[in-house]
Amino acid sequence: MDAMSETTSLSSGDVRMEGDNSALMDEFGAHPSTYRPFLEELCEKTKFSKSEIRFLYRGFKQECPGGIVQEDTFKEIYAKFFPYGNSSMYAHLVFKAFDITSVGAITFKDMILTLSTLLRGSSREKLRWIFSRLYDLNGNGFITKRELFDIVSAVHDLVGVSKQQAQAEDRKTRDHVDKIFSKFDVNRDGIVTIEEFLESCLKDELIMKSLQVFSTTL
Ligand SMILES: [Ca+2]
Ligand SMILES: [Ca+2]
Repeated sequence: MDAMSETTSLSSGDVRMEGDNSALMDEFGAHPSTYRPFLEELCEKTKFSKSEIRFLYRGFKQECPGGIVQEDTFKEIYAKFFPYGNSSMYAHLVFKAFDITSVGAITFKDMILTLSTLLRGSSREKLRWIFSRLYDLNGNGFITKRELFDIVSAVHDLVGVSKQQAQAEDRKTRDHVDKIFSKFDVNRDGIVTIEEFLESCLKDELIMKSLQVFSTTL
């Protein structure tokens, strides 16, 4: 989705949603004493206003009446967008990135905390999210070449290649990963830290540009 049009549609939703608390009621029980603090908490922890949160929640409940998103749903959506490739690995990685509490399901809170970073965050915040939620697969604080390879392969799989192409494609992926990795690994010690990642990305015009459309490709 596009950040600009999102903002526009959100603000047009403000008027309609003003004063409607019912949408948030069922997330944490029907009593106002439980949903009001929940709404306040989300408002505090994100860059969205209360009326935007209510608006987003209404949309969320429409798409996911059960209140949570399962990994299968994620995979189905990605399969529709990338019908010629194998999107299941990438869908799995993005799902993991959204599933903040690692419970195997994405709640409204997970969703909105992530969207807040991706749509309204600064470049630094977005990069931190990409580093820690998407690239650092085992969550140990740094990226190895293997982790980068897994991510890049998953992205390449989205498009899909024939069996004959697969070997050449694998070679190309490795070359690509070598190139990116050596750019990120500033001190050449074989791991990429968040500091190195930020330093490399922030001075790369192409990466900075793609960050602006990041939420569209995710
Ligand atoms: Ca790691
Ligand atoms: Ca390093």
